[in-house]
Amino acid sequence: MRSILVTGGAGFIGANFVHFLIAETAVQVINLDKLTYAGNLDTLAPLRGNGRHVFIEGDIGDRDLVRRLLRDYRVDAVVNFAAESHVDRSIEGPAAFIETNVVGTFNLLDCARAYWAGLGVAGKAGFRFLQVSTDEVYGSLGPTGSFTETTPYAPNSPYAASKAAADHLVRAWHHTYDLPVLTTNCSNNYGPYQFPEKLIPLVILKALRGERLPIYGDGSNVRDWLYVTDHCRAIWQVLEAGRPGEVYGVGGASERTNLQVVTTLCELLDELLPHSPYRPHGQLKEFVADRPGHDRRYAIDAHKLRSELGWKPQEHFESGLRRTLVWYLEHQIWCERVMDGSYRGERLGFPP
Ligand code: NAD
Ligand code: TDX
Repeated sequence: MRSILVTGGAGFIGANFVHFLIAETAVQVINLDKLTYAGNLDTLAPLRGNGRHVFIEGDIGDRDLVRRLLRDYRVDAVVNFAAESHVDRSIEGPAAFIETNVVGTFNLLDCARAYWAGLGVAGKAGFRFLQVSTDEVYGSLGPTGSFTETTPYAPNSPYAASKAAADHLVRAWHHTYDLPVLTTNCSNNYGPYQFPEKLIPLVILKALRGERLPIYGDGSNVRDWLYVTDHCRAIWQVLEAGRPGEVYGVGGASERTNLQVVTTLCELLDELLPHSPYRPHGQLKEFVADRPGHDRRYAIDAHKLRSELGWKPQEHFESGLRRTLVWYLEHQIWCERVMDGSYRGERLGFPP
């Protein structure tokens, strides 16, 4: 059985990917996660007792641990989701982003290289290191055009800069040491298990409590939304059939302004909660001070992934948003438990 080391597999996309691997493939999953505020074992509860899933609490920066896992589980591929992922937090406290996203990725790469160098011919040829990256490394777009795999990197937030640095390391480990790496740069994800600091789940939970829905600036910043399972399938297809050393853009071709997203959510809440005292939920919208350095627009041209690997998104934004809202309505205990820690929905991201 093939064995895949998934890092950050207790977080939003990583956990969705782990669920996808267990449901749709026959691989063994070794799930390494530090369980920061964003990682939750509740998310993995449905896998309890599943012999194809092994959870290990630990840090991608722990050299001895990573070396041991690669060797003991005879790992065939590493998929690196582990990261500090929230832009607003990176403005308040960038150090953790450098530590995990840059130094942690370096550690993982270097351990993978040493392990890979010791494999036999077939093992070496089949091994992959897939870096899960973001469209934010490319900076901000004007009103037209899209990012492609050849767009120059121009990160604007500490988060984006840390992801860009990691991507450069991944590229260099291929170019210099021949490590068979793959990089995916994806646009904004949404769906089940997203920590309620990100726009969509934050707005849902605040609306349920009748709290103000914070819209940064004038709400006209644009994001290109992709349902998380479509991202998971893209990663799997790249892992299976992507060409080592290549980069693949992943995007849903679903551009919406933040104001459109919040307005659609409010309309869906009105429909699904006809007895809510907060109807119409649109009255809760509030324009607040903009995010420092707020990127104006992201959009990914996923042509390469579509034409080379036959990937295309299956979920439409409006139906995916409805599904996501229904999931959050039905999983309020999950929300309460993940919000039990230090974060209670307050505004983050003003420099001290
Ligand atoms: P998340 O914050 O929900 O989850 C991150 C996970 O990584 C958590 O479970 C956390 O405990 C774990 N982690 C953090 N530091 C670690 C460390 N040092 N060692 C081991 N585990 C550690 O993030 P997400 O939204 O699921 O994003 C996953 C990856 O996808 C990230 O690399 C992110 O940059 C990338 N990405 C995210 C999006 C998005 O829209 N969320 C879009 C494109 C790319
Ligand atoms: O309260 C809010 N109000 C608001 O208007 C929050 C939390 C966000 N926003 C805006 C900022 C962005 O333009 O909504 C948009 C989306 O914000 P986030 O959910 O924080 O996501 P973003 O900053 O776009 O980054 C996300 O997509 C790319 C992920 O967090 C990253 O990990 C990923 O790389």
